[in-house]
Amino acid sequence: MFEDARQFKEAFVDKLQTMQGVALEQATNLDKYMALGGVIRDYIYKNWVETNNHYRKKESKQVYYFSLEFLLGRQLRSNLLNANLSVVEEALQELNIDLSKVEEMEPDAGLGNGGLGRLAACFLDSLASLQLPGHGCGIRYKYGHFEQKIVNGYQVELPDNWLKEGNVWEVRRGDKAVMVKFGGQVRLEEIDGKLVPIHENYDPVLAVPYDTPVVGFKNNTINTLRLWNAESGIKEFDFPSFNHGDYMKAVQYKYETEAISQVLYPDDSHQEGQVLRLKQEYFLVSAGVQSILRSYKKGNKSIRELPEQVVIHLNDTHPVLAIPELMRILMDEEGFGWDEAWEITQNTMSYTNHTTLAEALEKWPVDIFKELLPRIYMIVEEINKRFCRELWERYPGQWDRIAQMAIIADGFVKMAHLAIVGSYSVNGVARIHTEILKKQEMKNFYKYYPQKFNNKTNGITHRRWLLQANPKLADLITNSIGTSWIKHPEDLKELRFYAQDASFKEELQKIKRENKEQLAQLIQEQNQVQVEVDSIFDVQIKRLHAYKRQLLNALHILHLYNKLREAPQMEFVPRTFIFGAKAAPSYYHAKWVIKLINSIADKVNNDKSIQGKLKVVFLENYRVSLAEKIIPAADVSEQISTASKEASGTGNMKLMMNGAITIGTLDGANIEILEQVGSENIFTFGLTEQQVIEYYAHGGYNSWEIYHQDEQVRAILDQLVNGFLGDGSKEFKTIYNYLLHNNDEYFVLKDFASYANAQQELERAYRDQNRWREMSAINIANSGGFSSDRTISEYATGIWKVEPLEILGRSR
Ligand code: 26Q
Repeated sequence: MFEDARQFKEAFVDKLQTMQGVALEQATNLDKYMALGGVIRDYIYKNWVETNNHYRKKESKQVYYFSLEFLLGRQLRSNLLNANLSVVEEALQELNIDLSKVEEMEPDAGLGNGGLGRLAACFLDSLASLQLPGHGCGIRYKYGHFEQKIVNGYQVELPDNWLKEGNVWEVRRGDKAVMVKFGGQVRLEEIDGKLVPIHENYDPVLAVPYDTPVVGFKNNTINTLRLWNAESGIKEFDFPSFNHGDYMKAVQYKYETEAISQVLYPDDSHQEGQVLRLKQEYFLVSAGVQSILRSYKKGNKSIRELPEQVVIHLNDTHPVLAIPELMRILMDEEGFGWDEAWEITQNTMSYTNHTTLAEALEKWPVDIFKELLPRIYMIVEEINKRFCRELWERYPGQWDRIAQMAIIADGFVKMAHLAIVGSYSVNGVARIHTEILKKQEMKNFYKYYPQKFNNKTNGITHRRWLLQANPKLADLITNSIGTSWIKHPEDLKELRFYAQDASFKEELQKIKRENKEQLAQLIQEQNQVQVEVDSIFDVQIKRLHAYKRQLLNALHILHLYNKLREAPQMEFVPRTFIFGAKAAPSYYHAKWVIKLINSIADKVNNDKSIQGKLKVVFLENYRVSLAEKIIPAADVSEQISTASKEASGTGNMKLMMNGAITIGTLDGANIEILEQVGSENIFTFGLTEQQVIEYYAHGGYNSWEIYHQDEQVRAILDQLVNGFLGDGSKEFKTIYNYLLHNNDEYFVLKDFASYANAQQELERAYRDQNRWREMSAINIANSGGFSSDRTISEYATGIWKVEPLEILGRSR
């Protein structure tokens, strides 16, 4: 298939007719996108069948990555790349079609908030590309992460109706639907001398899977992302109340049921205990576990061997109810006793922690939990009882310790505790994060189960984030060191010799400049701001959070602005500060920071006296496809979280891989980036994790002192409330109060001087362009270890015990 461009063109024009009902001449870009997607899909589906057959035949161990979020972004170009359809771009050119225009028609699959969701997407790409049998299991949200508009500087949220034109990549598998039960009552009935739980009066919800192929890089492997849709299936079930023709009730039931997969929760830092969220979590895991067991039972292995055949990986605690759900099925449906069911379950589940922020840790009020999931609650209660008994034997009389470790305590079910107890592996996502889990947050659990804890530093797929997003840089790399880095990203190391090579560095600079020109054009179109291509493009792109400290960046911009106004002729390398960030809709502080950045942008961008030396740009609706345009154009990567707060970060890796230099704290994966590049090739500043933890434990920080002592800081803070930024003098009073009256929880003022210093050093380094390019090359050369291929290989051998399986394919 598609031996040449001609064959492809035929298939494409044919698809335009059969799928969209238009001729090429009349086709819109949307028609072209749908038809192109259709042709590529048909091509991919063949190897999908092949891969699934092979997995069945070989009875190889399968990994199921359970996650409430998969932040895939667009799939067209990555499928083209991975499926090795290089003739397509050429063929489209011959038809006078610009692939980059067609591509813009694809909505991002924004089924995630940020890091955790994007990590899941990178992992799927690496699993397939390493020929590992690993699949995603999630929810097919009708509305993904909200679309952000900036109106008068404020964030406004709009629904993201990403499915409105249909989704060419997915296939609905109505015949594989399963039923999930909510509410009702459970009573125990004695049957043949055994107590059997009978679940009655529950509300049934139909879970219908939609499968999306996950294409491995030029290797014929096509894994599956299975996303579940919630439906009422009213016709299939017999509801007593509807038998009487209660139409209104039936319609309401349909509405309430479909609500489960209606929308992604747009918050990644505060768990608010909404019942609908708990419904989503159980819906996903019940459907996922049922479908895994159903397909498992079609094979020849016994359920006792499940842990040798299946791993269920829990992406944070969100899908942790997979543990009691598997227990339920093994006991209530398969007839296992508790001990055996527990051994199977514990040996099947592995868990990753992504945060130590207390307010993000999931806990559910017992009364809500019990009412929604009565049978699951009984099982969790029993897990807790047995676990506490074990603890009592090990730590007799230590009530406090046992209460701290219990799964159910103070009227809550603690999901992280359930995850640790019910799985055989617990990992953090960067070395420092895992160490903090072991010494602080999960100290008691680490002492009790030391063998479960391990680290897996995060990674990113270099295929999307370098090969696809920055093709010019990828070509330069290939022309310099050959192609091996594409399959073995560690080979990027070879580039370190080119850090001294004048012509390489010249090329590198040229490419960065071209990428910056493209971004400058986008900024002009979207924000009507003209930026200087030769200024430093200084980028902070990530969710808006107090701990990520966009506020520190913003205050520092005000500081630079003040200095420039005072001395417009001072030595100063022009800078463009670029932000992209969504705030959770109910996170007021975060929304004020967005408004602040936009107010600073207004002021600075329109002040002629500073001669355009400073520009500030907030790009609206930050998402995967926008990240792909910003990252290749970045000179500087802002990774400035309060030390100890950012579990890993992954944007830091994407920017590094594209030659940006990091300015960052000793937090998350920044520490490992520092080790890779050496202290001459990164700018670090600020409190260390130990210092931060020390302050939290023993106090000793007072933000007022800094306000009084540091004239520059005082000037900036006063500008927040004295009308300097327009919109009346009270506009930023909440931020002012947050810093001064609430004592600046995240040490923004404490780290300010150190940050400003590091920024000065960075500017000095940039003046020596030759040196800067060398730093850039060294960063790229040392980024290979942050490929998610490395991470996934470590998961495969260290946790999952799965092996690659070659798929021969039948597409050619
Ligand atoms: C929980 C309960 C109810 C509603 C929402 C949530 C929720 C949803 C998403 C809680 C947390 C999240 C997301 C967390 C997240 O993205 N964490 C990031 O994970 C990355 C991948 O490991 C790390 O690199 C980041 O450091 C970490 O912040």
